[in-house]
Amino acid sequence: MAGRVFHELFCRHPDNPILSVRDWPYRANSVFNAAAAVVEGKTVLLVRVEDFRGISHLTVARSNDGIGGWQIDTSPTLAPDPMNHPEEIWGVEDPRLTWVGELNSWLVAYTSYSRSGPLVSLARTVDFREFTRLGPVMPPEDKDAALFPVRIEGRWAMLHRPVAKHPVMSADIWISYSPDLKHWGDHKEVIRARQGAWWDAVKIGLSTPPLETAEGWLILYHGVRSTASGAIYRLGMALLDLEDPTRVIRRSDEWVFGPKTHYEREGDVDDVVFPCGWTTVDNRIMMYYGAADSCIALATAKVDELLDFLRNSPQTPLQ
Ligand code: BMA
Repeated sequence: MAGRVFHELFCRHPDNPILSVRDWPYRANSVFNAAAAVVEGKTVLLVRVEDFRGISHLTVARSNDGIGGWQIDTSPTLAPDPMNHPEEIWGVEDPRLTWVGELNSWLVAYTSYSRSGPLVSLARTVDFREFTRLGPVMPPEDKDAALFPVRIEGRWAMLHRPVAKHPVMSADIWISYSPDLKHWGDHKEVIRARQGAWWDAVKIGLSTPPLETAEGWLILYHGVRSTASGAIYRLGMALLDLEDPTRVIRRSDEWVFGPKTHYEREGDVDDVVFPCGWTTVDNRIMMYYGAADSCIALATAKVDELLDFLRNSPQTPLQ
């Protein structure tokens, strides 16, 4: 209907983009795809920074309100260490953070860019100054991983996105389990990319870490569609059963957020919104997303509105 304005679930912050290379204390090509956490009342972003070789590292930015006044480490906080970790030869990318109360630590799941392709690595930190690597946990090609904050039936669980080449390329979200965060098994596909004209037909991957709600694990994922002028990265949602996260309770048919503004539509890679972190205070979500692989933006949402939307989404999604 002409002129009708629909309420958007995610609301862009007027100060967007909230972080870009202009804010950076050292030379960098782009800053994007940041993980997020609230630590001692401050918002901490673990930011992917790409240098002028094309290699990425991670740097911490801290803010009192999660919007402005960022204090940024003056050199890389977690730089690739290919001497000890050859799988990091081409950089470390796209971190996701999970607070694991049982270990009294933050766990980082990040992409190591190895000679054989991207793979999933884990690291542990308490203060975002010292990081202890737990090493690679999934072979290539695999990325877009995040841990659940609690054990599920006694085991750690992780969502991730392996890429298969058979019978055609497929990139879907899987879950794996581990007794010790090192040995992973019981792999199972959880959410599949759709096909044909769908907005999430080419590939999908987890965006932010799973968020526990009374109704299930709230999942935000990116879906890719290829067009004559390139790929478009948009976001959809799903709800997984709290006790058995292999069970999808709901999945949105429509995307809930996509590139619209100039900073999302134009950059090193056009038409990309790519969140790796969100923080919550009560009902309010602050979603931090990489925009066009060039800067970091913020959008807010309300948990109950996202759950309402999912409640009205199909139980058995169309493919
Ligand atoms: C994905 C990841 C992201 C990137 C996105 C768009 O495959 O590599 O790091 O933001 O592509 O280029």
